Amino acid sequence: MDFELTDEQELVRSTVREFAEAELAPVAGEIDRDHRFPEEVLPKMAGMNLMGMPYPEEYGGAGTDYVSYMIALEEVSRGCATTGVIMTAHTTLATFPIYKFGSQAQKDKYLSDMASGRRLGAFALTEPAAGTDAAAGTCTAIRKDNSYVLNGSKIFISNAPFAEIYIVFAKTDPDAQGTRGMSAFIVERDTPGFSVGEAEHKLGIRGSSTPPLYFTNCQVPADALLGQEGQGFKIAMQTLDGGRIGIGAQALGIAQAALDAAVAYAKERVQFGKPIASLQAIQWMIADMATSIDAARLLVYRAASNIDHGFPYSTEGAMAKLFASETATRVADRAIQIHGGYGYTESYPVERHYRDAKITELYEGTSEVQRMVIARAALR
Ligand code: COS
Repeated sequence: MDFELTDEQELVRSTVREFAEAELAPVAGEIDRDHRFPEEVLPKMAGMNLMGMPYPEEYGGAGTDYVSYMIALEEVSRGCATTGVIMTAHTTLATFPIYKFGSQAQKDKYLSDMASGRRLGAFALTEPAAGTDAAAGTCTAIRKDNSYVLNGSKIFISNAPFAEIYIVFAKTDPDAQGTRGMSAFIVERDTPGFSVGEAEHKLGIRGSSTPPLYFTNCQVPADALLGQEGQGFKIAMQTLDGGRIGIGAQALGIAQAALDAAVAYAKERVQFGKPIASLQAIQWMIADMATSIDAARLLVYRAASNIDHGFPYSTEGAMAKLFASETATRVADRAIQIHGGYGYTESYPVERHYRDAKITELYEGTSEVQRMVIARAALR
């Protein structure tokens, strides 16, 4: 891979790879099997400044460029896809809206704690009847004196209940048409009327907790409003624009892990008296896997580089996520194929990579949503 990286970016890759190989990969199987949120790795990642990489040092971040952040996320996800989603849901989905849209008081109150990894964040947009149609949510936040009262529920909220700070989207004007009338709020975990439900049992990324949230007359102060009233949908969309590049990086890490496993297996597995790596059928699969991973990597880095250069990145991020996520699923499928029947068992990691890969085609906008975003731009 010859995408020109700076010395600093290469250093991020080697440092995070070493960490992921030593601390994440060895426990990834157990975390998956036990559906266990890997709480113990988060302070280690915070200690390495991995929980707020793109935010300024004055706010507790690492002050790196976005490409470096994507490289780190790719390497973390190569070691453990669950840890990758915890990192990106916290760093991009929960912290970015405060960094970008928060008042100075909100930044002072939350940003340092979040960017330094002291307090974990979550992002609550999806509702039972509002997934792709994100504007169809029915959660309300009605102004009452100097507060807002939240009622309704959210589902599939990554990082809950381990998060302490939640970005919650609710209708401040339930009668408004379409995407208008939605606002964003910062809700702290111990707010009365706020509760977290039972975590879902999922196909993959099983260590990542994704329970529903419930709001029952949950009263937050008026200054918990993030940005302006009615700006919520655009805050959500702009946040997801960056988040989708992160899911592309996560997919990339999963795909790379699957290819690494397939290559190692192909070299050691002997059939017909020789390693199966010498068979052209296997070589062609490996060639296609390596090529699509490189293409996905270029798309992810290009989208991240657009952020670093102040260029638009919504369409580029959608392309990166679309291609990288479908690559991850395909590569993991091929990795199982190369392993034969063994690949279908828990004795090898490729069945986990296959299960972990699938979610990247679903969350932060399905592949169909990415195609909508890309097609709208192409047809504009
Ligand atoms: N950045 C800023 N503004 C954006 C935007 C973006 N990326 N995307 C849309 N908007 C704005 C539009 O410009 C429009 O503004 P005006 O009303 O001022 O013209 C407004 O938001 C509504 O946009 P649009 O008409 O495109 O909204 P749709 O209801 O058609 O929704 C999709 C578009 C489907 C793309 C959107 O709902 C979506 O991304 N859904 C998936 C949600 C998702 O990813 N959920 C995962 C949650 S986290 S796991």
